[in-house]
Amino acid sequence: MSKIEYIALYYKPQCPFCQKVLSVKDELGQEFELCDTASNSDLMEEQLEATGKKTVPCLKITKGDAVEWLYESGDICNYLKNL
Ligand SMILES: N[C@@H](CCC(=O)N[C@@H](CS)C(=O)NCC(=O)O)C(=O)O
Repeated sequence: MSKIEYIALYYKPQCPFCQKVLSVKDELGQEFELCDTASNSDLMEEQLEATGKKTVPCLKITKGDAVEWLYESGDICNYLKNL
């Protein structure tokens, strides 16, 4: 069965936890959307509305019609490593 998975990282460039996730992304050579919530308040509002928090990093995972938001840099790194 095929599974459509779309991933976007909500992050702020100056955040060290985000830098850790971005390093893992680069090590793994993965490509996915980067949403800078420091420079785009619409993205920050979207995250806040969906999750009740604006903490970064946060990974938005879309599978078909279902959307999950994953917090915690360690959990996000593990998720990326297991893709
Ligand atoms: N334990 C979290 C810490 C994340 C964190 O503290 N992020 C800061 C930026 S460096 C943040 O978004 N603080 C603002 C807030 O939580 O609303 C992780 O490892 O991802």
